[in-house]
Amino acid sequence: YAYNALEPHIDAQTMEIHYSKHHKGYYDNFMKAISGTDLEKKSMEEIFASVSTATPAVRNTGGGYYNHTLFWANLSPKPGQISSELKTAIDARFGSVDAFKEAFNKASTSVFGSGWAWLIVTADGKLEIVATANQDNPLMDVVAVRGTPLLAIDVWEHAYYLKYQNRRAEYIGAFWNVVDWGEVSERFAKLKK
Ligand code: MN3
Repeated sequence: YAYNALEPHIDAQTMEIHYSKHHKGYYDNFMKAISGTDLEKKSMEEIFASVSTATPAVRNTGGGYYNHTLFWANLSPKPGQISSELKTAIDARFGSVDAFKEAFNKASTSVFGSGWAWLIVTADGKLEIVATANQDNPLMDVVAVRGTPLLAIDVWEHAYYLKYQNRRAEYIGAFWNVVDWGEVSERFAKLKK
């Protein structure tokens, strides 16, 4: 989708800078960080599973690259529908989709400084909402609660400051208008197979 496709919820200038500068910077620097190392042969999941033994550059740029790729995929100007399977799981865990959103909003607004909030599925199959600092993510062996990401929100100031300035909660509220529940549901379905 185009940079302006998520207007008015996420503005074109933010999207362009976020994708063409921030995301690309993480990607380019990640490629440099793993160049000539045995990490070149590993999947992102494998790298994150032992990221505690990697350099800070691999952790920060690899996380930045992966997290943004997932973030773009989770957003759409034409958001799909939540599957009945995922809705049932969210209802069972959080009470309702609205109650889930409220808890996710709380986790997102509570991130101190730069970071991300996530909906994940843990190894034992439970849905959880977690937050990570900087460019860490729930696949990394350095975070408190690990799991496979279904949905993520970037709450770094670069994700919203041009349009929302300090009003992070307003950005998070607008985010729900462009969340592609179809994509999130597909991630969930893949884990169940
Ligand atoms: Mn970002």
